[in-house]
Amino acid sequence: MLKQLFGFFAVLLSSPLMAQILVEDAHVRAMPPGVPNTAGYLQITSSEGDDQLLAARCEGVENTEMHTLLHEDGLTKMRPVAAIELPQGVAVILAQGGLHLMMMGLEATPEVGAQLSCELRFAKAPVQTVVFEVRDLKPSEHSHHHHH
Ligand SMILES: [Cu+2]
Repeated sequence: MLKQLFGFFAVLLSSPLMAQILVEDAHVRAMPPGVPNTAGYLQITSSEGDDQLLAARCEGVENTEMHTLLHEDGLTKMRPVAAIELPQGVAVILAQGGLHLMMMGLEATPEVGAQLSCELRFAKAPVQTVVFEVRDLKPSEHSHHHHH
């Protein structure tokens, strides 16, 4: 009986070490006053096995979704995704023009230099609190090339 209990606790204690998440370059786009939404970007690496980002909850934000961008009929559309795959050892980049955290229902205007804290939930790794820095980013439309 005692041996079985010890075995059980050993498994519990070792499981968080199986999934290590490294977060880099977490930032949020600064918005002018009155705009209720913004986007968060970051780089995530799962070092100890495949994982998935399942959800994000951010301070002062009513609802945070994970979105991807699709190009259809010459239009760029945002679509919610249920999970973001994190293959082991691959730095998955959420950036302008692609995957992003969609922060909807801002309580306050995100001003350059301010910080916004989010809790990230993963399929395997424990919940991680990440501090996002508000930065002045150029709109992603500027990255499109127009040929005349
Ligand atoms: Cu979006």
